[in-house]
Amino acid sequence: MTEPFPAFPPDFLWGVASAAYQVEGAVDEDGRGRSVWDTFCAEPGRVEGGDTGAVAADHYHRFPEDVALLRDLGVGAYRFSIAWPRVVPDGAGAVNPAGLDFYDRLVDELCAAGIAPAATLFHWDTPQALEDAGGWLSRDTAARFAEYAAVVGDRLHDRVRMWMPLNEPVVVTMFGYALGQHAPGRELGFEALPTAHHQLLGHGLAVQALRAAGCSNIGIASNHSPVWAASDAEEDVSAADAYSTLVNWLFADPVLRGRYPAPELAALMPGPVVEDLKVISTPLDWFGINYYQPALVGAATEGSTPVVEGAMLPPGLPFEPRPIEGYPRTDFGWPVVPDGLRETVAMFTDRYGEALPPLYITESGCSYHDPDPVDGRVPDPDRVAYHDGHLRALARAVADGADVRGYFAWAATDNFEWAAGYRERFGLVHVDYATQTRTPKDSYHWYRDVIGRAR
Ligand code: PNW
Repeated sequence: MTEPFPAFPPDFLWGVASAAYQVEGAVDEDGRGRSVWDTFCAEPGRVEGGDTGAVAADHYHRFPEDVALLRDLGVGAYRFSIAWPRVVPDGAGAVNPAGLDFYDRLVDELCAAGIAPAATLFHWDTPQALEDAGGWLSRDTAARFAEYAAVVGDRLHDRVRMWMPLNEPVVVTMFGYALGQHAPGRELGFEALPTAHHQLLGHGLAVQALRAAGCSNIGIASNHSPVWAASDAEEDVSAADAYSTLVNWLFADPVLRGRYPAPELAALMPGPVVEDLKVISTPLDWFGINYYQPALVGAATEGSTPVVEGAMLPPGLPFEPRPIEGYPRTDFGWPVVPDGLRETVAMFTDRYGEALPPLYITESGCSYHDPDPVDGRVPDPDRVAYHDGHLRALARAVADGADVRGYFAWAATDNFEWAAGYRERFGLVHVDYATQTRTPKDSYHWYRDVIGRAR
């Protein structure tokens, strides 16, 4: 017999999430500038099936319908991202009023539906003009990002209820600049490390700019994974530690502790690092964790070519990720490990103690290749099981004393899954891309019941 679904604190925030380039489409409308993802998608062989975000789920035009679906779902908050190139088409200089107007309308629509707007400022769509000048390899980008944050904060501070300057800086550094399977497609290996520092600096400067513009309730959405050692052998344990330092603590320690997790890493960072860390650690109102899967890591073995998410790692690393066996997998191939969410929360409470602000789970979700709707129904039992399992694990974390304030399911609707294009479907709502018809999946109805019972 399964345990009854756990209770959550009465003010627990139930949400869903999305990101601009993954849902909006309308890439050439109303003065939007180009982003690195427009460029990347146009390069042959970069994205599965040659897919692009040019139309995506057409959210730019259909947001009233999407907000109505969210209202019926009963979510307390909707996490979306603002496209930097819509607001500042060249990444610096002139602001595009039509771009700001779009987010103004979206935010008003959400408020009218009784849904708290939760805005991400950078979900990977760097203006191409800034990329041409070095992108996140350049310190200037952090300053330009803060200017953009000030513009958005000025316009929306009175209605946006949660702010997060960055989404998953680790993915931008690792997949965008080190390994190359995300825009801008650079393969710099460890030379990509300055992009971590500059994003973090941009984060800190943006937090300050948002506060100066009257915004409150500011955090970050940072991707984290428990890292399991392949065995108890000392070389595997230290390999797992090294990996966790790179994917977890390199991004969280500067924000939460004002220092890098290892002096060797700090030494590789550009600029006045000690001064910058004071900005980077500007206190946050909350910290957001995106959780998808744990990592299993062992010491490097002779002659192997370690791979992460289809990308080859640079040679000479002291560790290698190994496949996780013994768990079900999503259709994207990711292992489903609900307790990894509890573990992730626990590793934050253990590491930071009193210094940890309240937590939100700003993303968790799974891709399954759902069947087409039949009679208005899309059965997706595996997605229901995923969120059910992860929420149960989260309830255990809360019972253990963690201060977790909310959960955002990734994603509201099916959308453009980056290098995997439209093949992968993460939504609670099915999108038929040929007709842009929305059909709530079984997981949507299940989530609505969970939210309804929690009230
Ligand atoms: C996140 N991993 O990226 C992003 O924030 C979303 O935009 C994206 O659609 C979603 O997760 C699903 O991929 C991730 O390798 C990319 O574990 C890679 C990983 C995790 C999250």
